Amino acid sequence: MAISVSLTQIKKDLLLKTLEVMHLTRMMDEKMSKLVRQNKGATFHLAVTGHEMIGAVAALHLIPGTDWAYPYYRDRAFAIGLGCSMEDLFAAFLARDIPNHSGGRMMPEHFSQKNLRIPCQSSVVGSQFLQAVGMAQSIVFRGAAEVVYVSGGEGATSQGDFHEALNFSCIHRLPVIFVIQDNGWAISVPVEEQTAGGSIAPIAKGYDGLSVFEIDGCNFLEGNEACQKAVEKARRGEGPSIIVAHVPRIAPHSSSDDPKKYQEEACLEQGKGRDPIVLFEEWLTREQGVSKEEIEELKKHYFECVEAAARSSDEKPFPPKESAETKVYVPFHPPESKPEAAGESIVMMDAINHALVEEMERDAGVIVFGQDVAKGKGGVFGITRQLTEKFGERRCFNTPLAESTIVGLAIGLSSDGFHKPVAEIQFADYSWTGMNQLFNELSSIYYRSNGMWNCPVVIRMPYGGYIQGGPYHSQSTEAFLSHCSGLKVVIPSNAADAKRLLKTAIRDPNPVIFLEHKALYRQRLFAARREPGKEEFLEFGKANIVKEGKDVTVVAWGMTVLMANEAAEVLSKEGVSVEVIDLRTIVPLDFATILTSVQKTGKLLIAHEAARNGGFGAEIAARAVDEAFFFLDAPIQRVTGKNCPVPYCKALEDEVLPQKKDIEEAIRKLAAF
Ligand SMILES: Cc1ncc(C[n+]2csc(CCOP(=O)(O)OP(=O)(O)O)c2C)c(N)n1
Ligand SMILES: [Mg+2]
Repeated sequence: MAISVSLTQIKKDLLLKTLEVMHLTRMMDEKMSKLVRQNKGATFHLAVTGHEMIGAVAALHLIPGTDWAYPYYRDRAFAIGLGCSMEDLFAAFLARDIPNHSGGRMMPEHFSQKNLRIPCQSSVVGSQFLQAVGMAQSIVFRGAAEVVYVSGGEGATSQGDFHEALNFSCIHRLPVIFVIQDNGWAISVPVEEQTAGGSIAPIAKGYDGLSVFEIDGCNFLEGNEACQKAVEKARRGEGPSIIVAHVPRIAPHSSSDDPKKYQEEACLEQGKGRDPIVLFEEWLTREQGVSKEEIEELKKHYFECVEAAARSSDEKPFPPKESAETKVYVPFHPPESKPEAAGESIVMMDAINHALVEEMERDAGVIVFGQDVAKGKGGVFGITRQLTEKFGERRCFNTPLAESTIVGLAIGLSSDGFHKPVAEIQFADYSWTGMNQLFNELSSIYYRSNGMWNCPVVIRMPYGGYIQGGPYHSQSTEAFLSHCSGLKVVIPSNAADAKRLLKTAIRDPNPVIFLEHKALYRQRLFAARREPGKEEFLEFGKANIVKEGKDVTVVAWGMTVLMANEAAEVLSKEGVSVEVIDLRTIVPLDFATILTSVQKTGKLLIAHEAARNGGFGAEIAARAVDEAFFFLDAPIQRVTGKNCPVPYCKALEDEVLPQKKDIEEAIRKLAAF
């Protein structure tokens, strides 16, 4: 879109405000580069130098506290322009204990401030885009006139998430303003090696409905006009825009970088020739009637403000070391469970569907989305059938075939507290393409923001084998998930538990991964149960003793609960009394129930379907050695999947996945020990 550089009526206070933000940002950089050498808590500095104009101008077009912002690490000018205090920014730089910007948990320039609607930012280049889009979707659902700003460097546009974000925001005409600050370098990689054609702007033009502005990010008029048009378009509900602002990077990538290793001297000189502050001041004096003396006076004042902010931030304490492991999970207790007369017998897939229906009826914020989940199909396993018909297209909708989109959207949608996303990943085997959003983002937002932001998200994933699904429809991923603090991991083994656990998950303010075993969806003999009532919940971290016994303890979850239960029946005929424990949730883990059982039986078998190496059984075994060593009368045994992908052919699959007879044999061995 062409920018007309004719001078419109620009108010002098806007010009001076822009000048102020640019200078404060530059002076902060100068101060920070000194502080980083003074051993005051800061070890790392990312200079904004060269980027000040576009960030400042963009911020001044937003309504602080109403609009939402996802600024990247080189966008301190935006943060200051929106209203972040310099004292806080210096304190964050020095890793001090303040409420905003993570309170020393994140490296500098990772913005997070609730009253300014800046959700917690991570270090992962590019993952902010989909979260911003999720927030924009929430705004549309709420019918609000808010807009979302998200920025990144040109390097970040090489990430798939960036393109997924453009795609989704265009499909749904969402109120997002993408600002790409293209400084020509991603650390040492020049844009010619980064982006086909050397600029993302012509590529972005391929997205239907996206307004594309390619501007000189050092030119006030171009930046001002592009921001104004993009914000107005978004506010009118007409959809997204992208502003590609070409800026110089006048400093090294960071204080750890030495551009002499990869840049010619001429390149740095060329950058300095495009310094946005110098150019802006020249323009202000030449064409806007601002005198040089006036600017000099203002600069003295700015300098004093920066020095004062740096001084007072240095008086703030460091976070106490006792706080290091706090705020990993939001404290939560489920509502009181009120058991009712048991209903009809139902299978697990119906129980999950009923839990969704009941929670969607109760809370208009509960929304369901994923691949194929909406009208007609209702998911490849039919779990979400009829939800669109019952609750409308806003409450149950399809996403593109992109798992990162699903998780990123869930983060954005849940961040304003209005929505409770219950997203479906079609198969756990395909969660990996969304894993960055899950592991690096969703799981740690509460911790990283020092308890300021949380994402109440449930992600349902069908998982597991025994259905001839081959290597990509059979995976059991619970051990990976359990390794990621901040997530809760739930694995029901029967219909009644599934319903009550899912209802608890939906009430939980933390991210919950809900693993549903495909082979149990329709299983009748063991997994079908009488339906619990609407007000029945199961607390996480409370294992179920499926069968009491005194000779051997078997710990299981998901499909192996059924197998262990059958094995216990067989063994009871041989005179061996087996206690079967269904963990129900592996995070949190009810180790107390395992311990009590092992104290009684002295013999522990752990049965799981996932591969043996690094499986969750290893964790339980290690803890049992630690905490129950003197009660153990035999070596701990594990029956697990082989260290091998799960093959398709039934004869091969049977070899790789643990079978009931394997559990029987292991129990016999233990009993005889
Ligand atoms: C996904 C990911 N990969 C690698 C990094 C390490 N890294 C941090 S900044 C950066 C370069 C980013 O360049 P660009 O997006 O152009 O922004 P700029 O720093 O130039 O403003 C890299 C590779 C990261 N943070 N995230
Ligand atoms: Mg760059």
